[in-house]
Amino acid sequence: GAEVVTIGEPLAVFAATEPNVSLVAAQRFQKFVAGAELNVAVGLARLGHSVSYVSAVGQDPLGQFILDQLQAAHVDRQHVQVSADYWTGFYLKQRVTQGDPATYYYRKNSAAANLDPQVLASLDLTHVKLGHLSGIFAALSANDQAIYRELNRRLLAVGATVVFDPNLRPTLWPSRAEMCRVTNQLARDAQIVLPGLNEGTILTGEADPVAIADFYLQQSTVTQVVIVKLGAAGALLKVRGQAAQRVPGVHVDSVVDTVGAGDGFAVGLISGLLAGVPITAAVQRACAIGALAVTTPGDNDGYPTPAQLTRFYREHHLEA
Ligand code: KDG
Repeated sequence: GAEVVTIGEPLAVFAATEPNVSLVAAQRFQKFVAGAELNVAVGLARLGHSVSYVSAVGQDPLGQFILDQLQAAHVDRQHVQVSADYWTGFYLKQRVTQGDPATYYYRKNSAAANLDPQVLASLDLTHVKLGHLSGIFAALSANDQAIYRELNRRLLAVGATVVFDPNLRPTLWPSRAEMCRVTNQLARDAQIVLPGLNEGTILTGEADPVAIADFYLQQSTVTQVVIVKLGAAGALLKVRGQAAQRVPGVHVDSVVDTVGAGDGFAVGLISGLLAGVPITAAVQRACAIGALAVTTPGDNDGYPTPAQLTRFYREHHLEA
C-alpha cells in the first residue's frame, strides 16, 4: 500500500503555444496530462513518495496516454479503471503573458464522472498516512460525491491525515450557492484545509486570510490547520490554538503559465509533512513548488525532482 492516496478526474490538456491568442483562434497546441489530483500524485511521485491514484479513463487514445504517463511517473495506477462506456475528458488552455489563461472543458459524463464505486473495495488503506481530496472530484457527479465521502470516512477511520483543497470550479457545479454549501461541508472532514484567497473569500464571505482560516477552524473540530494560498505573496498559516503566520512567496522571473500552482503548493506541503519537517518548513516547500509550477506550460511539468528542489532552494537562498 502507498503512503498517499488521491482520487480525481484525469484530463488531457491541449495548451495553446501562441501567446495571447483566443482559444477560438489558436492553431497550435501541446498535449500534457492534467487534473488537479493527478497533478498532486505526479508531483509527489517525482519527489520519491509512494502514491496511489484512484480514477477512471475511457478506452480511447487520451485514456491510454494518461495511463502511460502515470506509469512513467511511477504513480500507482492499479485503481484506475478503464471504461468501455465513457470517454476520457480533456480541456483546452490558452497561453497568456499576464494573469490566468482561459480554459474550456470537454469532460461532461466522462469515465471519471462515472467511476464505479466498487473501486474503493480493493483499495488497501493500511499504510496510508495521508489522503488528498479536492472539491473538483465532488463536483463531477452525485455518484462521485458519494465515493468521495466514503473515501474520506475510511481515511479518517484509519487515522490518516486528510488534506482538502476546495479547488473551486464554478462551471462544474449547478449553482454558486450549492458549490459553497457542499465545499464548506466537505472541509469539515479534513484536518488540513487549503483554500486560495479568492476561493476563501467566495466560500466564507471574508476578505482577510486570518478570518478565512478562523471560519474553517470554528466550523469543525476535525480541522486543525488552515493554509490560505496568497499566490506570489506566499501563504497564511493558521494552526489551531496558535497565532497566524505569514510565509513569504518565492519570486521567479519568468511566469509561463499559472495553472497547476495550487496543486504544486499541495505537493510541497504534503511532501514536507511526510518528511516530518516543521509545518512552517512544509509551507515554505509548498510556496517553492508553487513558484516552480508557474515556470512551465503544462500543469505539472514544472514540479521538481529532489535534486531540482535542492538547487532551487540554493538559488533562492531558502533554508532547507
Ligand atoms: O488545478 C489544475 C487544474 O485546474 C487542471 O489540471 C485541470 O483538474 C483540472 C480542472 O478541473 O480545472
